[in-house]
Amino acid sequence: SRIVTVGAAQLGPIALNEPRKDVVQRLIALLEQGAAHGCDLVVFPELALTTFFPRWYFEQQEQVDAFFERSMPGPDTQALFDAARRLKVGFYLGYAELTEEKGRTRRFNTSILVDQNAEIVSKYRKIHLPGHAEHEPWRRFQHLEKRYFETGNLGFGVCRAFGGIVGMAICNDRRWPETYRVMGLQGVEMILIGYNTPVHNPPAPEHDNLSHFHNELVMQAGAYQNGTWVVGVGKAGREEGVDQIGNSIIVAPSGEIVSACSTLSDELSIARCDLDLTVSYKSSVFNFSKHREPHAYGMIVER
Ligand code: CDT
Repeated sequence: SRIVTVGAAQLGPIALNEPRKDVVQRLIALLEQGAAHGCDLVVFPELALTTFFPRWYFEQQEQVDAFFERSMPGPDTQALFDAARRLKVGFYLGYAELTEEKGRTRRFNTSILVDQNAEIVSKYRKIHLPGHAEHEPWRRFQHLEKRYFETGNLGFGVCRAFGGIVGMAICNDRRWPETYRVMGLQGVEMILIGYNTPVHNPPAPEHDNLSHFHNELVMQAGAYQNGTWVVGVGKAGREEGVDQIGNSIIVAPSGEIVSACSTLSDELSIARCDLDLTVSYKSSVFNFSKHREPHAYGMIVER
């Protein structure tokens, strides 16, 4: 067996005026809990350093840019990396990334995977950006990811880390089967996903009371259909007047939930994940080389 002990580090609400340094202290407290319980890896949510700022329309770009990180680690996040090195616990962290590329300022909704030596071993930039690009005042709150971020340009890669093959996705990506399958085709054994999911979806309020069901449904299906572990970690509780689902879970390659958070606050839920549990799925029902029929799937990428 190849055991990776993973902590799903759910976060309760982060206030608009909560300083980054204070949030980082909350993250370090969860990392320390993880270390005390033998975690190799702790997974934090999407945009884990600030409140979920796309819920507001900001007139000035500098107001938006205040939520972004210009370097990683940076002045406020260095302490998290120092803690990881001291505790020998790796982490997945979601954050807003501002970068200069070929003289152009670019903004992405990003996650990084950091190993037990506090080295960044992989980066992912969110591909499925939900919401809208223009101010829609009829909504109780906005979801302006399509305004504030560019579509990720790194694809769905995987990397060798923590003794296995690890991939990343962010929030809305988890609702799309292609996310899991592209990584499944690369042999992924554990997919890490941070999210911020409001209970209320303004364009489809009829889905609101299914928000937990849909959260579990997509990650359980993604895990089973690709024979992989999935770790899904959310923001929870009422953040600036908006309820976030939490419902953070760790899913085995069988599709079963083996660990779950039960509060709407900062909470660590832990599972000992045996990467070898992927083998019987990858070599039987979902032996891709034997049983996939890609000749019939062309439409998926043609339109
Ligand atoms: N952050 C993010 O991607 N949230 C979206 C909300 C969409 S409303 C169903 C999500 O898919 O959870």
